[in-house]
This record gives sequence, structure tokens and C-alpha cells, in this order.
Amino acid sequence: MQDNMSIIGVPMDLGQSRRGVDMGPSALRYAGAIEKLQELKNDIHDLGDIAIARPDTANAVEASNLKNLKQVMEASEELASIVDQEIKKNRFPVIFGGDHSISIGSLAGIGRHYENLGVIWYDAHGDLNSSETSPSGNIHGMPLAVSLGIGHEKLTNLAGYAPKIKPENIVIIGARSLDPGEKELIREKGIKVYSMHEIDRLGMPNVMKESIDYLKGRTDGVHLSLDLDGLDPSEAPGVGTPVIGGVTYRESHLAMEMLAEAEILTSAEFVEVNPILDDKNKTAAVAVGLMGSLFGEKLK
Ligand code: 6HN
Ligand code: MN
Ligand code: MN
Ligand code: MN
Repeated sequence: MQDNMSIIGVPMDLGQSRRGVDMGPSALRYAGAIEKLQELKNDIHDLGDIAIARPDTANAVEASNLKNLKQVMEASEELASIVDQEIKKNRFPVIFGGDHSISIGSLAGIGRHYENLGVIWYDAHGDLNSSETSPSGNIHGMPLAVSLGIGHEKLTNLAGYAPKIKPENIVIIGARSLDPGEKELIREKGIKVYSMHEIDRLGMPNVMKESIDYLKGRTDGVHLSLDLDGLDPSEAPGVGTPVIGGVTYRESHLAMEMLAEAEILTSAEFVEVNPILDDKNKTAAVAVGLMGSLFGEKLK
């Protein structure tokens, strides 16, 4: 993995309805994320946090049931352009969320640089809803669909091209809460999903080996999108949409170590850390622990 990384904080909470996830980047920094990365990599640039608009109570974008569409769009444009610039400088982007709607911007900035960008979506959810299938209107439940070119055109056309990724280059790991429309899309597009059922049956070592082998053969870069709610809420309680029965801290460490060994990642993001819902910043500490394994920390 590259030694030169750029950290971009995105204090976004407008893609969902629970306040506090905008403090995710601060919580990660407070838990020592930057120091951890500096320990492991020679060249870390912390670019700070991008500016996020305040919620629009009137929901200015007409004819849309998507909450805060305009602000999410604007933030995504800005994030996409920063990520794009950093990749042009040959730097590895590490993005700190914020809610998962920020992936719309991350993938818009990254996608252009690869013919076949792989995506590992480590999450309890599929984030494959559109305005038609969303039960909530929350854009954080839509970024993977948006990146496939499915959803509101203001989001899918972000950064002037669509789609950003192809369905066959996605692997979802940790899923256990999929809405009916998401299940249909997964079937229709043949998206590879390792739900908790497969993790239980195969074990995390096999799930990661299969995922890595699969992506290695078909992609020219891989983005890791790690939603902390992929982990079990007993170990990562500071998230807005917890789902019981998740991946353990140990399994997640192993997953990160196997990704580090495989040397396939070209960008990464850590999202949905909400310190207001947390237990003494435990979830941010878990995220920083996982960053350690992902970026090459050795136990001996
Ligand atoms: N996340 N499927 C639900 C929805 O509202 O669309 C939950 C989405 C959660 C999104 O955790 O990033
Ligand atoms: Mn430098
Ligand atoms: Mn998510
Ligand atoms: Mn989730």
C-alpha cells in the first residue's frame, strides 16, 4: 500500500436523521487516528474537514422526497473534487465521515481514475436504495445505488459522469438488514454479498480470501467503504442505525489484516461514527484500531 496518504474529514449528518454523526471526524481525530496513521506511514497530509451546509428545513429541491438533497449534492461535489485532486497527485485518499452519503462524493472522485474500480462495502446495510425504494428518504441508504447510476439524477450525474462503478466489481460484507428493493437490485445486478449468514458458515478468513481473489482478478483499484455499523453494536455502539448480530471486532481486525497483506486497496473511508450515541468514544477507538490493522500494524 502507498506510503503517502491524504486525510479528508467530512462532517456530514444530512444523509440521515440522527444528529451527531457530523462529529465523526472529530471523534476519530480525538481517538488518535492521525497519530496512528503517522506511526505507520511516512507521509500523512491531514487536509482537515470540508464545510457542510446546515439542514434545509424547507427542502429546497422540488419534487423530491430525498432529505437535504441540495446540501448532500454540494458536499459530494466538493469531496469528489478534493479526492480527484489527491489521486492526481498520486496520494492515497483516506476519508473520515460523516454519514454514509459521503460515499457518493468519494466514489465520484475516485471512479474516474479506474477502468474497473472495486468496492468493498463493509456494512450491516446494502445502501442500495433509490427514492422509489427507500423506506426513510435518507440519502445515507442510497450511495451504492447512486454510484451504480441508480437514483436521483442530481446525485447519479455528480462530477459529470455515470456510473462510477460496475455491479460486478462490488463485494458487500456484513449485510443483515436489506430492504425489499435492495434485495431485488442485488438479484437483478448479481451483486456479490457476504451476509452474516455466509460469514457464519464460511468464517471470516474464507470470506476475505474469496473477496480478495474475486476483486484481484477483475479490478484495477479497490476502495474500502467501512461503515462502523457493520460491526456488532455491542462493540461499536456509536452508530445511528445499529443492527444486532454483526461482525465482531476480532473478525474485523482479521479482515483488515488480510486486506493489508493483499495490497489491493487504493482508497478507504470510515463512516457513521456518532460520538453522541457512543459509549466514551469507543466506536472511534474501534475504527482507529481497524485503521492500524488495515495500514500495516504488526503485532510482532
Ligand atoms: N447506513 N436501509 C435503511 C434506509 O433508510 O435506507 C437504512 C440505511 C442505513 C444506511 O447505515 O449507511
Ligand atoms: Mn508530504
Ligand atoms: Mn452504510
Ligand atoms: Mn450501515
